[in-house]
Amino acid sequence: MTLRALILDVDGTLAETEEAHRRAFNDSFAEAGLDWHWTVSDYTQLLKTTGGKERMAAHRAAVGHGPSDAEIAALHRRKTARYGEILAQGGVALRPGVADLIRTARARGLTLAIATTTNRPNVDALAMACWNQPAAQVFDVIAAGDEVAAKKPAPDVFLLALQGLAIPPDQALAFEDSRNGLHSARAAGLRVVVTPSLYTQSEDFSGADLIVPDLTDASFAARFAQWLA
Ligand code: XBP
Ligand code: MG
Repeated sequence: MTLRALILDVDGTLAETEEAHRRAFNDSFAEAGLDWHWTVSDYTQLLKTTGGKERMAAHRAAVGHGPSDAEIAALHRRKTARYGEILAQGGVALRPGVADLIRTARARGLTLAIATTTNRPNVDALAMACWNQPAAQVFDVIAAGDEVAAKKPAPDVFLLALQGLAIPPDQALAFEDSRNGLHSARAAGLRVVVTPSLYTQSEDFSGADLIVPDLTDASFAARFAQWLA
């Protein structure tokens, strides 16, 4: 079926954002006087739980003590604000091939959507840092964070994006960097291109239509041309 839309994940797919997220979590823990500090190795495990609040609750369950749900919600609000500050300082760029893909998609008349676990202010923070525009000026449809009941690997966020695009899944192509994201997109009936990221490179991406190191890879260009034909 001819391609009419692209649906992109944000964290790890548009840009390598997870170190900025990790820093924002750790800064908000320190600021609140909480004795939590997530190392790269901790965070590699914790990322298997999608969503910042859910991730903090998973850590609380693992260590057996910690903030209440209401305190987690407050910590997460502070973490979101801190993440925005960190991105505004610069240093996070689009992954190779992403800017070109967005330009090509626009030139070919495709519509563009976001399907992400992170919350909307973070999508705007990244769009401002990378395109100097709010996300709604770069993407036609944005499905994000708590706008769905169940986060990835559940299909909800991709289904919400498809609903916004008003097309069936066989007319869209998803871009992901994680196993949870791949499963989410597949469960929504989408074809999926995976570009593994720093934190997900050792994950199992069985079921993907294409796995490439990044979107400048020649095999992506060839396959994308077929999908567009
Ligand atoms: C990314 C995430 C997010 C961010 C934090 O998953 O799991 O939780 O790490 O975002 P994906 P919030 O790339 O699969 O969407 O703190 O805003 O929840
Ligand atoms: Mg991701």
